[in-house]
Amino acid sequence: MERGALLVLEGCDRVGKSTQTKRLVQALKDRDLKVEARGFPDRTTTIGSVIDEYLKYKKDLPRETIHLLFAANRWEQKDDIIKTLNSGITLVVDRYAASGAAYSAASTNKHLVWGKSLDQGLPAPDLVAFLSVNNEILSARDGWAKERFENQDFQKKVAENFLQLKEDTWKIIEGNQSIDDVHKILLEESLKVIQKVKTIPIKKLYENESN
Ligand code: Z5A
Ligand code: MG
Repeated sequence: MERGALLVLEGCDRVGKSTQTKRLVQALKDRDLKVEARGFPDRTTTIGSVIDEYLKYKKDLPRETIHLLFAANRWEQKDDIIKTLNSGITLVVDRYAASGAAYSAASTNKHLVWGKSLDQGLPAPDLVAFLSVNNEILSARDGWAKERFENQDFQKKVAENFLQLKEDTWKIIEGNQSIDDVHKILLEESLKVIQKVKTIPIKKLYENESN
């Protein structure tokens, strides 16, 4: 049985991850590929509901605690992710472990190594499509400043952290293009990766790092 690919979209707030996740899932379906969407935080679980309250300023928690919950929210999906990939279904995931490290290291001023450690061993993405958009352009997009972390200085730190997390599986995409143009690049890259990893076992995240 050929496996599906773990395709992750990452980037700062408002870069267009959710928009592109939907477009990519639909385009892959249109090609008769088996595909499902996922996203983190997954606000539908018990842990996810606490994260949701935190992000909406309904609940205060120490920054280290919310980091643990974001990571736990990924671990609770681990078995399902592996099972789904092994059944031949590709997953398009809107934020994953890189968001965990980039945001928590920025909010706590701790090292990225600390931010990454709890995610070590999760299924590793086959592709991280990182959408990169200049902060001034982002702040003009809809829906800003409604949740925590949505301010420019913080986002600048997060963007720097993301770039330090870059690995060979990452593809940096200039997100300040039309939605269609971003989609075309993302689709082309995704189709290549889906083909390439079909017979390769799922890797573990950060498996060669000694945290
Ligand atoms: N977080 C964390 O700290 N630790 C973790 O481990 C994880 C997350 C997983 C909520 O995430 C917060 O959780 C987030 C990170 C933190 N911090 N904050 N704030 P979320 O993913 O639920 O956040 P969100 O509220 O969905 O926002 P977002 O994901 O950042 O937005 P987006 O998905 O990237 O953008 P979008 O909704 O697709 O598009 C935004 C707007 O821009 C919309 O009006 C679009 O029509 C428009 N748009 C999109 N693309 C374009 C282009 N190409 N041109 C022009 N306009 C565009
Ligand atoms: Mg989103």
